[in-house]
Amino acid sequence: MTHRERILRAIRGEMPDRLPFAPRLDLWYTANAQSGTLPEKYKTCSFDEIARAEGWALHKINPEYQQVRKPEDNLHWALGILSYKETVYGFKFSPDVELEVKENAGRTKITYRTPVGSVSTTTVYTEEMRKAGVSNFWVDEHVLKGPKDYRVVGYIFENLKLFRDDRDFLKWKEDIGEDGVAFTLGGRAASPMHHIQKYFVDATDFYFHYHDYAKEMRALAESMGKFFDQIIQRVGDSSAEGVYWGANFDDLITYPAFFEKDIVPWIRKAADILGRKGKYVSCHCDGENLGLLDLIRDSGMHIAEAVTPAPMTKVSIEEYYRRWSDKLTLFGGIPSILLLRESISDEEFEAYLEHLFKAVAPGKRMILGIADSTPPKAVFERLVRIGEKVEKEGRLPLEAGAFRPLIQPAMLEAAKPLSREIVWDEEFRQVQNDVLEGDHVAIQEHIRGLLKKGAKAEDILKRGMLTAMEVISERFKSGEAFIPEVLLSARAMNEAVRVLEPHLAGTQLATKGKVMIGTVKGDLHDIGKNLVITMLKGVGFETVDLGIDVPAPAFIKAVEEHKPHILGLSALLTTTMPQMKAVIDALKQKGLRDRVKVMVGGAPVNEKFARDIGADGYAPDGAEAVNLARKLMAEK
Ligand code: B1M
Repeated sequence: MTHRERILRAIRGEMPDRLPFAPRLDLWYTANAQSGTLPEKYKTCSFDEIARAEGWALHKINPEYQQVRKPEDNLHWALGILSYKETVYGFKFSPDVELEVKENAGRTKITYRTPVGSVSTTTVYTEEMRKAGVSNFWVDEHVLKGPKDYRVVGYIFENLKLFRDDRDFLKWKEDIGEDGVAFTLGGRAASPMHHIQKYFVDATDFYFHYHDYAKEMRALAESMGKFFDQIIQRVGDSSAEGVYWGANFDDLITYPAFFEKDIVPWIRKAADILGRKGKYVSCHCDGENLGLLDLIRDSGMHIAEAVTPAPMTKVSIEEYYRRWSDKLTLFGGIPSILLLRESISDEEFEAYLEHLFKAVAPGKRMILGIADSTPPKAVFERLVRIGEKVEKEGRLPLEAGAFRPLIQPAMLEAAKPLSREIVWDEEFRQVQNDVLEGDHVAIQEHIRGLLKKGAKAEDILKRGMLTAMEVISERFKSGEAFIPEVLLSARAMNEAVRVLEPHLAGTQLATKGKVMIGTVKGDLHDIGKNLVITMLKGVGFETVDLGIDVPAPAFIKAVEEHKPHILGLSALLTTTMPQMKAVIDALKQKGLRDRVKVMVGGAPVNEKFARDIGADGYAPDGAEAVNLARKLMAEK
């Protein structure tokens, strides 16, 4: 059986002869090719040649975003209008949309002038990003800044034409041959609203826009429906068998209510129409899926790709397979940190593989892959070892046998009920409700009313607002509240504090401490960091946000300038975690280490790593970050 046949059988729910194994190599390859650290015998090979030589299937799902045929292919990244060899369509703007493009040192600013107004975007792709193997652009200026931009973007999309352009796709598919399945790019967003979230607004601001400009956003999503319909039609008419449809599903970012309302209907529509034409819809489910397990299973998608189990997320591989495999095919299953010697010992690696082969028995609807991609520092021999094991022991059906879960699912922990009830101090009930509901307008009025009646500002803040904010924090931790609730409540708090501030002057209401946080150098992930800052601010800490991609010297300079009690470091990539140690070492060198407590966090970070690098504490989420900050302040 060829790799292609094996993969297609797995997708159709039939039994291939053995487990397909298709590791995604692009990130690993680019980084190692740049630094001259590819395995000796593969020094001059492409990543496809390496996979073929090792007998692995080719992973042909994610387009090579920086490998373009012509500059226009990915020029409009910030609008999410893309065309690659992996797509079967090209696009044309309406003749009355004028473009002005200015490029300077990796920054590209585009102005779109339309009959209903102008909008602009700026994307960044630096040499450093390229060397690190990063394939996505960074959007530095988003297209939606305020309500007036919605109509303009709507106009661009309403008048955008997609046309058939599949010559390169066909050639690419032929080159892949029997060594894999060529997935065409439908889109990185699964629905118009998801598209708005992924491309048009800053990741954190999206939740404010979604709330504040609900009407404009709905109208924009509707006008973009035509664009999505055109994609479905083009893909439906093509010879592609697999379709990439949406990325980065995560139960905090694409939280369950949003996923159900604004994403699922389009996955269902695409899967229905394309499924009838013999095409399989695959979604890139690389985030935390604990809160989305049933929604994803029932969404109609045929393949969940980049499935990332514990210890990188809260869902174990056995849980994934048990919950999903009767309805959809899992692609992934090997968390990328498994390939890193610093994180996982050789024995643990072997134990995971042993466990995995039993956990996914009988092996139907399972395609093994490194989720979501092989990290730059992966131990190549481990990849080889997986390939060998698949070859020797991957014949289907696999035998289940007894196994003990390696990592206790964090589900029980995550599903813990709310442990703290709000203190319904009648006097402050209204402002507490305002905080809980995130009503930043009403709260100002209510506070003025309370002040007029003679309530003390300090009481309104402490007994009213802060109590409510703590409840939100706990709800977030227990999975009852999601990012938007936290952000909106925090905004209500901040607006309210502005009204209270003049009345607080002179009272002994010191802040709980000053915390300065940044995402370390090389890392552009900021959603988690922003949330941590919001939650700290919400419960009374003074915060300084240093942004993303912050080099160690910039942290040092900022510590000297702002003199925070606590320095917070966030990292989401295993490749950028060492930067945390670099910052701590630099603090020591400058004689600043004793002046500031250091806390660290981010998905790949854990307690042990924090201890090893000499941090004062680690927090797994925003609510714990608040607890940790309090603890560190008490120790000072
Ligand atoms: Co990226 N990405 N990404 N990504 N991305 C991950 C992190 C990844 C784990 C996906 C996977 O493998 N399943 C993977 C890293 C693998 C690894 O290193 N082992 C990955 C990769 C590979 C990449 C690229 C390299 C992809 C590429 O280009 N080929 C690239 C790298 C870019 C770069 O940084 N140089 C990249 C890019 C992106 C996007 C730009 C598309 C987007 C980021 C958008 C943005 O941040 N503005 C993105 C996203 C969205 C993700 C996932 C899906 C979600 C991350 C997130 O925001 N979660 C992520 C998958 C995952 O994490 N499982 C993934 C929601 C957020 C609220 O949670 O950030 O964990 P989180 O924050 C939590 C806690 O961690 C904690 O509290 C927060 C709130 O509860 N916390 C702290 C965080 N910081 C803290 C600090 C503290 C305390 C607690 O104290 C100071």
